[in-house]
Amino acid sequence: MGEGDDESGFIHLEFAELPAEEMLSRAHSFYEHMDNRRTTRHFSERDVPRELIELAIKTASTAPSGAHLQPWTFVAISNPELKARIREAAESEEKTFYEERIPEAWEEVLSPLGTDHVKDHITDAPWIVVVFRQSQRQRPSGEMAPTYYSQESCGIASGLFIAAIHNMGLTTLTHTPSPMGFLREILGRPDHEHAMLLMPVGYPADDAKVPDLNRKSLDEVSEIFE
Ligand code: IYR
Repeated sequence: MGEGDDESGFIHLEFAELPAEEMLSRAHSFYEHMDNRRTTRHFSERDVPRELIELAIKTASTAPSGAHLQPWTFVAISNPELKARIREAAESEEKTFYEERIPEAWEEVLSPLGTDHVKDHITDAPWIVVVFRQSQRQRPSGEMAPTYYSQESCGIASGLFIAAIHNMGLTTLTHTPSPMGFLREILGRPDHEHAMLLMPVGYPADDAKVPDLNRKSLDEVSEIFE
C-alpha cells in the first residue's frame, strides 16, 4: 500500500525503528530474562492482586490468531472452594493416569521430573488460570461456525501469558490434568470450548524446588541457512 491509500478496514502501521545497538541489547536482555524463567510446582499462598492476572490475560490476548478470531477463553479462579473442587477432580484423574494409564515410554521421561498425582499447587497458588480453546465460534445470530488454527493460536497466547507472568515477577506452571473434561463441567463452559492448560499463578514457595536441568543449545534446536 502506498501513501494516500485508503483501503477500508486498514490503518497505518505505527512502527518505531530502533537503533541497531539498542536492538541487540534488548535482544540480549530479553533472552537473559526469559532464560531465568523456571517452572516450579511449589507455590506460596501469598495473595496476588487481580489486576496483575487481568494484565497477563490482556497480554496473552495480544497473540496473533487464525483469522483474528482469538479463539481462547482464560478463566481465572481465586475462589478457594472452586480451587478445592478442581484440585479434587484433577487428582482423581491423575491418580488413574499415574497408577494405570501412563505408558512406559512416558514414565521414562516423566519420572526424573518427580511429578505425581498430588496437586498442591492448585490450592496453594492464589490464582489458577485455565485456558479454554474454542474449536468453534458463535455468530451474533447464535449460529455456530468454525475457528481456524485454534491449537496454534492458543499455544501462542499461552506462551505470551507465561512470559507476562514471568515479566511481572511471578511464576506459573503449565499443568495438564488428563483428561481435562471435568474443567468444562466445573467452570460451566460451553461444549465448543476445550480446556487446554491449567496454570497456577503466584509467588514461589520459600522452599520451592525445580529440577536441575539444562536447556538445549542453539545448535540443538535450530538449523540456519544463510
Ligand atoms: N498431566 C500429568 C503428567 C505430566 C505430563 C507431562 I508431558 C509433564 O511434563 C508433567 C506432568 C501431570 O500434570 O502431573
